[in-house]
Amino acid sequence: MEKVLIIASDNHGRDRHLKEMVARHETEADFFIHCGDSTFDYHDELMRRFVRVRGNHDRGSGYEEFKTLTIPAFGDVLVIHGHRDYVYVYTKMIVEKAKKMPNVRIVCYGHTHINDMKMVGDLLVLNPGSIEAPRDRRGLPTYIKLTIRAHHYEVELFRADDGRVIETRKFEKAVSSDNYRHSI
Ligand SMILES: [Mn+2]
Repeated sequence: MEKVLIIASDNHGRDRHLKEMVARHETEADFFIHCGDSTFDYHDELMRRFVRVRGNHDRGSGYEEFKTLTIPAFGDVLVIHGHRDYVYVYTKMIVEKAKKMPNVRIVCYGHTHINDMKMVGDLLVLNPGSIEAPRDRRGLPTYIKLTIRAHHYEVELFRADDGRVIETRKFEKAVSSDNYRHSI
């Protein structure tokens, strides 16, 4: 059973691209995820659409430091901003956190404003970049559409300003026995 997750982060007080993204994917999305630093209130009408966590710029009550989203018949997604886990340096700490949670298969983080799409062992690690204030070399505001299929993940990086796909990656869900042998 296919699932579609729309993942965004770090809009820092601007709502235009976030609203456009929700409208663009509303009919196909099973879940919207926000990795923090919206700077909007937790109970904001737009934010209520998202599984959301606290970034270092988010204030007020409601936000938690991390959240796990359970996708039935699949597993859990860990959502965390990452500012306490040195994500500018590496993703090691968030990966270790995720691996301590037995059902987590995907971790989504933010904070760097630089998109990141990779497998670490059998864990899918995603950062959608910033939907408003990019810091990567492309200089484009981005977000991610993740489609969970039977045997693989399809990750599409969207431009938030015009809604076009600028990069598509496919990752096998299962770790090959060879990789597994190297990881133990
Ligand atoms: Mn941040």
